[in-house]
This record gives sequence, structure tokens and C-alpha cells, in this order.
Amino acid sequence: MEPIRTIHRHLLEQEKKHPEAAGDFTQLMGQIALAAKIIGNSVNKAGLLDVLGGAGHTNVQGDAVQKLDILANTIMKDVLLRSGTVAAIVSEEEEEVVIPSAEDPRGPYIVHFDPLDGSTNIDANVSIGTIFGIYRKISPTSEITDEDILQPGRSLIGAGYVVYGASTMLVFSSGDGVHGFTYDPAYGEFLLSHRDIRIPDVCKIYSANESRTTHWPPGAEEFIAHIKSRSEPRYRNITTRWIGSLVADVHRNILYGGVFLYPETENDPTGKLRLLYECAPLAYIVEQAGGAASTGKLRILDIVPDTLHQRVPFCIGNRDEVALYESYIAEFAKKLQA
Ligand code: AFP
Repeated sequence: MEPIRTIHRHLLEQEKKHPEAAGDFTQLMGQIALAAKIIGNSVNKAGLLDVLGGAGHTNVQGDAVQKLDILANTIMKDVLLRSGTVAAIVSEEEEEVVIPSAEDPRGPYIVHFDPLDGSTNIDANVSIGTIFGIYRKISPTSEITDEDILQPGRSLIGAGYVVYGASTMLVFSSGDGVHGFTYDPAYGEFLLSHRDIRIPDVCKIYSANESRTTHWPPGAEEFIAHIKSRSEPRYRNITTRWIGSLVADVHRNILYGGVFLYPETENDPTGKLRLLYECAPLAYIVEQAGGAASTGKLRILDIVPDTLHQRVPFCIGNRDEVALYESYIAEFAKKLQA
């Protein structure tokens, strides 16, 4: 049996491999783990909010009870802005970039995050998650510039997500494989439970909201139809799973092998999912685990964002299936032009 390894110990050991490291990254990841514990604790009590006092009421500790996604945003913001490790943050819940106040020390990193993804699932007690991506501030001035904030995903120096499910799990990579840590409430610690996660070779699952196929771009429905036809031996045992929480769907597919698809539709011509704090961090993790992520035309990590809350079409999972999706999109685009 492996000795118990906390996330902190794991980070310190990774840090030793980089003699130039000043410990800021370890400190930042420690703060993200802390935020995950606090959010996870609130998520576990979500069903009790009505008992303890609903939104707009005051809970037993005297704190105003907030909607869980707003609360998760407040927790991430407070923890990161006071950590001394960030120069700026971008959140799904904030219209603009947020920088630490004048009293709080600044650090070298820019963090993008979705504090609580899948929030419409909260009331049904279904898995939800937090997603984050970490960049280094690159512009030479002390100002925060577009160059710092709108970096392509290939410049990520680390990314990860937290799944609040049957247990709380933090999965992250800093370019040295993907590692998963499960929260043990008895120790109050994230413990290494999944070392060096690799997406299995065979795609066993496809995940898509098939109620929208008629609004999908040409080629997308045909791609899914091809997988479902089981005409290729590798799809003999294919099945479908759709939670409706991106983090939970992608996490399951990384562990079991699968492809997740959320294309553009007539109503959402650029797709629904956000590049900066949903697609790019997950693409980084999945590439680190041996998979791929694409819009159907472009590698997600190569896109240079134009705006903070930019949306993109998203296909992520096993490399062969992402490549197959791209070939379907290209083939049908060609047919339309002909
Ligand atoms: P919510 O945060 O509004 O629940 O949206 C979740 C999400 O952004 C992502 O987690 C899901 O994969 C996707 O939307 C589901 O979208 P549909 O409801 O259109 O299937």
C-alpha cells in the first residue's frame, strides 16, 4: 500500500524537482485546495439551506445565506485575493478582471475560474464542480494588461478542477501528469488517490445533449450516429452518459474513456461553454492525460481569447474520437461548399 500522501506533500515534492521554484505555486495550490474544502463543505449542506434559512435570510452563524454559486465565487475570490500569490483573477461570476486590493500583496499568477459549474444541478443533489486555470503574469509592467489575461491555453502553467460528488475530489496538473486527490473529512486533507491519471485507450462513453441534434452544425449528428452504429469494433460497448455538469461529465470520461460534445447551435452560434475558465483548463488536463480537445476546427489550447467570457464549441476526450469529430465537421463543411 502507498504511504498516505497529502496534496501539500505532493506539491512540495514536485517543487523540489524545480530548483528555481520560489514556492509560490505550492502556496497558490494550497489556497485553491483550501477554497475547495470550504466550498465542498457548503455544497454538502446545500439541502439544508432551506432548513437553516434560504437566500436573503441569516443562517445560524449570523452570516447572510447566499446562493451557492455566488457563495463559491466569494470564497474563491477571498481566498485567492488575500493569498499573496495572484496578480489578477477572472471569474465566471465577475464581469471584469478583479485585482487584489492595495493592502493585499500581489503575486505572479493570473487565475481563471468557474466557481461552481453545473449549478442548475444543485437542488437535485447532483455532482457539480469548480474549474481553474493558472497563468503567469507576462507583461513587464505592474499593470494588468490584455496580454496577461487573454493568454492562449497552451500558456497555462497549471489547471484543475474539483468535483463535489459522492466525495470531493481535486484533480490537477502542472505539466507533470494529472493527479487526483480525494478529500478525507477525518483528516481534513486531500489525499492522493489517483496518481498519474491517463484516459483509457478505448472510448466507452459519448456525452452530448442529444435533444439539440437538430440545431447542431452539419457533421455533429452524423459523428454521434457513427459512434452509436457500433459499426467499428471499438464502439461495440459504447454507451451514453450526460450529467449536465461539465466537470462531472469530463471527469467520468477521463477515468472511463469517452468523448464529450457541446457544439454550437442555432441559438448559441459560438457554443455555450466558456473558453477561459471552462474549456481551456479542462483541455489542458485532458491533453495531459493523453486526450485531446477541439472546437471541431481548432485545438482549444491554441485559441487566443478575444474577450473574458468568450464561448466556444467544445469536443473533448479520447484523441481518436476528437480527431474523428474534426474530420466529420471538415467533411460536411466541404459538402456544403460543393
Ligand atoms: P449550469 O451551470 O447553468 O447548470 O450549466 C452547466 C453547463 O455550463 C455545463 O456544466 C453543462 O455541460 C452544460 O451547461 C449543460 O448545458 P445544457 O443544459 O444545454 O445541456
